[in-house]
Amino acid sequence: MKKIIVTGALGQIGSELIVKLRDMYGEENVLSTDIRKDTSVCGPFEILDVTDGKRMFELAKQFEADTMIHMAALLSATAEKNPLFAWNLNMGGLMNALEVSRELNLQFFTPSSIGAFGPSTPKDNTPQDTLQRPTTMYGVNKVAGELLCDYYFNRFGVDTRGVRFPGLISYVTPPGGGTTDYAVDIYYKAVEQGRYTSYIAEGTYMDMMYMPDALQAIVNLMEADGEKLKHRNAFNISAMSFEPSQIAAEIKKHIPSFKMDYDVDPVRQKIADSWPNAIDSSAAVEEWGFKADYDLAKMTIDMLDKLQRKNK
Ligand code: AKB
Repeated sequence: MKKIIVTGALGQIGSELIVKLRDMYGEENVLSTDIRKDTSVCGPFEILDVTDGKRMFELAKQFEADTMIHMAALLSATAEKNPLFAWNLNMGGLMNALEVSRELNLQFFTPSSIGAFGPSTPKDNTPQDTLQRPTTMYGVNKVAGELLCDYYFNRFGVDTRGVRFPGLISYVTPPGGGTTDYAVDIYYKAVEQGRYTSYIAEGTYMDMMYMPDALQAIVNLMEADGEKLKHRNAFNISAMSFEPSQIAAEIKKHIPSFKMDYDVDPVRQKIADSWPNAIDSSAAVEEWGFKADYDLAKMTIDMLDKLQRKNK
């Protein structure tokens, strides 16, 4: 039976991931950790600041963990507001998590992102192995993180694995401080107010994925046969690519009175413009059978249904 420690467990991905992992492996086998406590969350929980490597080591050892899922990080827009803090948290936290995994021989997962690409990266059908010269602090952290994970596998034999996530969309926990967040906000506002003002300009394509597919991808990659993984870390994965007017049109099919206008935020627009339009997920498909069940139409039906129920 697996014993998994999760950092950043109260974040957008972590909060849903721990529920799935506990369903699969048993509540007592998943230790969730975060820098703050949320009393509504049940199951084993410990406060952990990921920049405190000693405490991370002690918690993982006490719990007799065999797997580390390291999710704690600042997202792209927040990292741009405070680059030094982002470097310390994103890189310091990752180094600690890798070191603990090396010392305790843990299987390791951490996500990279489409943010690891930059303006000189091919924009369409972005290959798995390509130019990576990101222009954001978040992107710099993600590229360095991808390389560090490869390094810990090649140098120390740590079983590191990871994906490059696109924007993730969910009705459970809102994201905080990302560039792709508009694609979540739009559903909330459509249900609550019937209108949305997009901070991302019309025509800006980005990769996206519905949360159930993202969680399944983590589980599938962690359970994949390591012998078959040529890339191990930073697999491109995407379920769909769209721009704001396309998601608005999809929402309009279900809420005909829905209206959207634009008030573009130059900081987040610049970040979005530096990212790919659509990435190529074929390495993940070939090496560990990645697949996504939700496209824009199917996701929209589910998001609106779940948010409308929540609002009743
Ligand atoms: C962000 O927008 O920062 C994240 C990401 C794509 O990594 N959602």
